[in-house]
Amino acid sequence: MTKPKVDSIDDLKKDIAGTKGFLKVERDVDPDLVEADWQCLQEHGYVMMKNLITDAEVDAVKAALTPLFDKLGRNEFEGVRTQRIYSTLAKTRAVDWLATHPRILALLDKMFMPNYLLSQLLGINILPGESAQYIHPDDGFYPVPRPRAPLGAASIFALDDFTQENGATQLIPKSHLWGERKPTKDDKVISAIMPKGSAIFYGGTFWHGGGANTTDKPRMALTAQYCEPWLRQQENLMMAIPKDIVRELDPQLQSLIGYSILPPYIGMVNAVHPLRLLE
Ligand SMILES: O=C(O)CCC(=O)C(=O)O
Ligand SMILES: [Fe+2]
Repeated sequence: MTKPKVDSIDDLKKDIAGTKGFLKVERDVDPDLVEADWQCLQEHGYVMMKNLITDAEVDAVKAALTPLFDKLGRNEFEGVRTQRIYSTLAKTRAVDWLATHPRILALLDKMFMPNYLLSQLLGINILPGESAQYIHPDDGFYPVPRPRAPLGAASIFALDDFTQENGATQLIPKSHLWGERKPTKDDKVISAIMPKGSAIFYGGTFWHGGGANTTDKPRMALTAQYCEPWLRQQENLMMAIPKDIVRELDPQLQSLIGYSILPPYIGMVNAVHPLRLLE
């Protein structure tokens, strides 16, 4: 193989190792639908995908997640009456397909550089009596001034009907465009009311938060957060998920966890591609 030339900064953005490079995946999703989702996202800051998965699929996911919910949150942000599942991929295979849902990944393909990462994958169960979570943008911990393009993005799959009363995610439409400002009482907050099996997706600059649950039943969701491939993930998924499990995963998920590189070097291990560690 001829060695690639490197004599400009742009050459360094190429896959100069030339071994694994970028994973190319054909997405099984209508391009017109992706375009409509994308436009909605640009305009409103979020997109709602109603009835994305069937009731039977919701039931299967709930059955797998329910026994994994145990501890309550340790602070108001996690929610002291909210249960969360962390390191989810180490505990169940039931939600792999939601973390790689083609309609969501098609948007991420447009939003981020190739080989973007999964930042965290959580089950969230808001229990009766929980108060509303502080409304926040998800990528605010990356110290890069706004306004700017999102550095992260998230999906939230409703595993129960999301209602005004049970803690449907609260949203501030168009807040993805804000600079360094915070919400005021004049900003209109809406609730992501949607039937179970639906999802919302938004960029990391979009202000939102879990709602209060004033009913006597839990509100369950699965949320996947993603980030640019040049940023650190919130969950250290390379350490959280044992290699024996990683070997069994869909290559897309392996890449999302961090068994991928942003050419030429970000993510390497002892100068080789991290996938080689699985051989
Ligand atoms: O549970 C929800 O509806 C949103 C949770 C959330 O935004 C978060 O934990 O970052
Ligand atoms: Fe959030």
